[in-house]
Amino acid sequence: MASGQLFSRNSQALFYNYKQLPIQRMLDFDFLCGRETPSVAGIINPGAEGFQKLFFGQEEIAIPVHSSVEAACSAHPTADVFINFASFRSAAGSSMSALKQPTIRVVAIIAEGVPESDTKQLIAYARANNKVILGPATVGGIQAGAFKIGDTAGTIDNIIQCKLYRPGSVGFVSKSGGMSNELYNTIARVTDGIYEGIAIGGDVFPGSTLSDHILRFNNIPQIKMMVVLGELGGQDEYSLVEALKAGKVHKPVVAWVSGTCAKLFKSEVQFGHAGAKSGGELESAQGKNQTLREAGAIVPTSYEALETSIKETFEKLVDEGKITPVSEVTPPQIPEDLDTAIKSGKVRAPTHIISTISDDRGEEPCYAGVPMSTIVERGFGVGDVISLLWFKRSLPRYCTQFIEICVMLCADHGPCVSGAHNTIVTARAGKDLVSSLVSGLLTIGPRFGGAIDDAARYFKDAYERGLTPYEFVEGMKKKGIRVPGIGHRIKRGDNRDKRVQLLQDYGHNHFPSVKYLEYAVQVETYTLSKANNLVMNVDGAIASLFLDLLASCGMFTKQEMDEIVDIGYLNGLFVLARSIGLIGHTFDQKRLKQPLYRHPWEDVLYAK
Ligand code: Q5B
Repeated sequence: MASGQLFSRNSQALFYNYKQLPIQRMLDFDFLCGRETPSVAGIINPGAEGFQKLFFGQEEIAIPVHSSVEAACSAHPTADVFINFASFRSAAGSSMSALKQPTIRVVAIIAEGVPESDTKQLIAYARANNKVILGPATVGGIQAGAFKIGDTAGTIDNIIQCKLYRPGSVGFVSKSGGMSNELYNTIARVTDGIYEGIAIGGDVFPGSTLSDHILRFNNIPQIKMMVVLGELGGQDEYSLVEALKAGKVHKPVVAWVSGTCAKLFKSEVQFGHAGAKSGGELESAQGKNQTLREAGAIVPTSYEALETSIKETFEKLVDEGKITPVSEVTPPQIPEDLDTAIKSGKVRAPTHIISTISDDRGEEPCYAGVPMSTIVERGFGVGDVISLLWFKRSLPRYCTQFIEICVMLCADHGPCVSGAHNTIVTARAGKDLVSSLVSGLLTIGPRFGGAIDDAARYFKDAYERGLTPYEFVEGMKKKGIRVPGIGHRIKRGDNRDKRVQLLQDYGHNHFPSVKYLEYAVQVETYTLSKANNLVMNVDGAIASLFLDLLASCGMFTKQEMDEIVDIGYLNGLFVLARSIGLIGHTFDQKRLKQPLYRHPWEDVLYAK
């Protein structure tokens, strides 16, 4: 890199604290300039490691994330710029760590409000070790067509308008980051553009000064003239005056110190920056402008006249043959982000998911259009929520109460049933709640708990075809199918399942019609005549009563009822209910500190 140059088209940075937008803006700038490598080599996110996906032009790239400055520097030894987006609380510590790395040459500190004593230590260390600090309280800097720090120069549109995607002949240094954007624009209008622009930051003690950069620009052959934008407060501009007077600056310097309006105020005024306050005459904008003028800088009479001074200086250099204005290039177009393009109405994109049951985009989540607050205010129960989320309508209370009764009655049936057994064994193997629960749920199927849907399908079909219980049961037998909803391992004709009784009573007392239940009872009467364990089980009771609910509550068309039975909603009731019990069994085993389960050998028939 030539003497005085801070950056080049190959410069790479380490970016401290993951901030998606400024990093993406750096990468977009790279693409605009036709850089071959991204200017961000790595990201440092204390305590995190991995990769962050960002765009480099049209391509998505994965930028490595490191958990410490040291790790990042050793992984990216050629990255010599450290861009510090840490807060004012941690900026000094992380900047010092970066300065201590042999690979880091330039540190840009974005945070405002870094304690001055910390900044002084950073400056002392940097000067002693030949390193450059930009900031604190800076937006950063830019080498046109080569490298840009963070948010410098703002949006891509602004960068294009200011022609910062290719180098010009002007070196620019400013205290203010905001005003530097303004000046990039002015300079682009009246010259062939910026070669390098730096905002040193508005603190009382900047890491590098206006004159540091002017003297650096003086050594960069591509820079033919310089523009300085100072501000009232402090005495930084006087080191530039000294350099000018000592004849150390050989290129024209156009300068303006802003803040001349401070004189209009009766008392001392503090402007936006920590260092920008009107002090005595020496620190006033007028005093500094006058002294710069006397030292040989081209200083206009007002800020408005600054543009003309820059223009005249540039044209003079062109006339003298010292500047050959650069020829224009057309920058490539940056692909627009999909989100931005959609928001501006430029493109439309198909969605990948369609959902109709709930929506959390508004002020409060809604279930089938019913806001959460209504659910709470009206004292809805879990049956009402199931009604909204599964059936997309508010069913009458006797229906939602029936759903709640199903959930309560099926919540558990002791530790010996398939689901609970699996859950217990899994919990005792040391597995977590979700694994133990899922292990139990996986047993729900045609033999255990998951016969409700099939029972509803077969009962409905047989009833609608007008089959007698005899024709139905014998027809199933011929096909080799056990009638779902009939039969139990322990319940008998003389030891009925109380749950079935409770459900039947509820149906008789509340439903307008129980024709499917009555048909199922007739089927049971027939199966009991064959064997005493072929009772209607809980699956059969829920199935037949749910058919009655769907057919008689007046809230479902025939087509909707068919769809519910075809899709198979009803096993959901058992799955939901039994999850309550299975979770309980998991907690129970953990609470009892039960050891690993091993089935006893004596209980296994080792057959040959
Ligand atoms: N046979 C439930 O069988 C069970 C017959 C049948 C015609 C039938 C069986 C069955 C349909 C599925 C069903 C839900 C596997 C049950 C539940 C939740 C639970 C569980 C809990 C809880 C029981 C003996 C003879 C054989 C068979 C004949 C049997 N079932 N015929 N239709 N449905 N039912 N499942 O006792 O001539 O001797 O060869 O598959 O509805 O899961 O509490 O435990 O809350 O957790 O093993 O309540 O009924 O009878 O297989 O020895 O058969 O009866 O063909 O005839 P078993 P098997 P044969 S509720």
